[in-house]
Amino acid sequence: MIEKTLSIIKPDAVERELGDSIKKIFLNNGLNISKSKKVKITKQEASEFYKVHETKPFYEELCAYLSSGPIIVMILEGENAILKNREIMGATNPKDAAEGTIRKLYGISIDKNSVHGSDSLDNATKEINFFFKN
Ligand code: IDP
Ligand code: MG
Repeated sequence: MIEKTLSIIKPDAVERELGDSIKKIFLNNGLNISKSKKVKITKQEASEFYKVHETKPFYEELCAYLSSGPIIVMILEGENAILKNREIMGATNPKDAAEGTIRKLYGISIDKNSVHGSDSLDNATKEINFFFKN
């Protein structure tokens, strides 16, 4: 099934100018980038975006981090895009990520792990609407 998913290049990767290298990995794996924009969000917007994690001990830190610098938000489109993007990203902790994944290549730590990707069809729809309302 052709799906759309939301991808974010997080502040640690934007800061290191890894945007184009990461985009190339998506394209090389058969995902199209149908929309892309660089934005900086407020801590309040980050808190809303990551609301599913509000009970986690790292929530505050996570929201402060996502709003700490520019991010690149993208809509990725393609066959099984949601799962495919998760595979391309690799495990949450770069230490556990498989060879060749974005987080293995570029992730610094469990929090500075370079990319975000929607984890389900429902969340993909919500997250796309969060950043690309029209
Ligand atoms: P995911 O990004 O692989 O979907 P989630 O469990 O949804 O991982 O967590 C969202 C984000 O929260 C992670 O990408 C990471 O930046 C951060 N995070 C997850 N677990 C921890 C932790 O134990 N300490 C600090 N940050 C964490
Ligand atoms: Mg997640």
